Amino acid sequence: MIGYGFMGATHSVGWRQAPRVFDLPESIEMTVVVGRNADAVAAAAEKWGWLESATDWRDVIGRDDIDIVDIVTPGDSHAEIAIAALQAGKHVLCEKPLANSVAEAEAMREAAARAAERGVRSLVGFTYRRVPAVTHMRDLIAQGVIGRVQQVRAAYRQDWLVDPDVPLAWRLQKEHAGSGALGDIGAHIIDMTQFVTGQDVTAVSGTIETIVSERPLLGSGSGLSGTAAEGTGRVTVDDVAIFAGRLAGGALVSFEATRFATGRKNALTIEVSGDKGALAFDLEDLNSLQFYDRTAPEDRQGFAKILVTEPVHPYVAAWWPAGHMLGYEHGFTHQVVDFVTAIADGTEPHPSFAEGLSVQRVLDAVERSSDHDSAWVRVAADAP
Ligand code: SOE
Repeated sequence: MIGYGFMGATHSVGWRQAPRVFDLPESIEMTVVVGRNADAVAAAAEKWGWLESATDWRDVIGRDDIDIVDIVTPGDSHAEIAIAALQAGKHVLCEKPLANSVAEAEAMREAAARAAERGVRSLVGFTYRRVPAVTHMRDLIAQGVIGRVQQVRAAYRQDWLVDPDVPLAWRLQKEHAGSGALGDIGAHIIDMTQFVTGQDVTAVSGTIETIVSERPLLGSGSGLSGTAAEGTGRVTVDDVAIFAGRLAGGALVSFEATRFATGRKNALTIEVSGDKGALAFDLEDLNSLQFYDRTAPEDRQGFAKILVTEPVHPYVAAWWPAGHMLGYEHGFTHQVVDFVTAIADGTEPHPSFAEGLSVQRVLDAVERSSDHDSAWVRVAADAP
């Protein structure tokens, strides 16, 4: 695993839990974790259960005793590491968003396609797809339970930047993160919309905005929990992104990604409205779905809560007896299960780097729309 911050911790939990809870076709050895600070990465290895630590990813990706490279670094190093690892014949799991630009994501997709010809697999970490309720929502929509999708509302709202004294971590710097709320959390709702509806976003119109443009420099720590040092620096990414999207089937989507929704901590919500019914998911109530059935007798219609905690639901049977809850970290375990199973079966795991590229193209189109007074921008697609 390359990187050991917040996502390094979540992925470590996934690698450790997966073989304990699920029957995997292969065993897993958490061989080596890599980071630039030798003491800090050694401590992370000890804490999260990696056998070794190292300080240069180039030294480890060619090793014969390594089959999988898991990339949990900021976006500015995804392309270089992923392409090198794929060329070295390693299966690659890469955190989202896939890259910091469309050009990088295209190069990664090409490297993944060439590697796939040799049986080498790749996966991008849109982990929320693997919350059982989200997978179930996708299945129900594919079965036609809500009919034709006519409208979607998707929002991911956090508030960790409302305080102007939150320091200038890498997530607020374009050269490291690529974009702000748009790429960090907007990417999740773009992927989730495309996943649950089975339709690509084909055009967008939007605005991105930076609300606090100068922040204290980062002293210690990183990511979401750093402390401030002397001096200030410029925020070079968006704090808020609000955009409309058009799906391939014609439906309109409203997207909202913000780190300034005061009081909203990790509020990812999506509601898909069809001509026969509607389904809604809320990450802050992640063991359930809301379902409205327009085909039910009129006097009994209304949103009903489906508890997605039963053995009939995706992933749930492997965990606890029926009715017992899962949380944020379980998606990372399910991600490992699906990836390792696909590697063993020789099938293509999803979301593929091609799907990661499609999200990257939507992000890029939103930025271009915002630069042109929110004009509608078509999302590039590969030639058929
Ligand atoms: C920070 O906004 C963040 O950690 C995202 O980077 C993750 O993808 C999301 O799961 C939670 O919020």
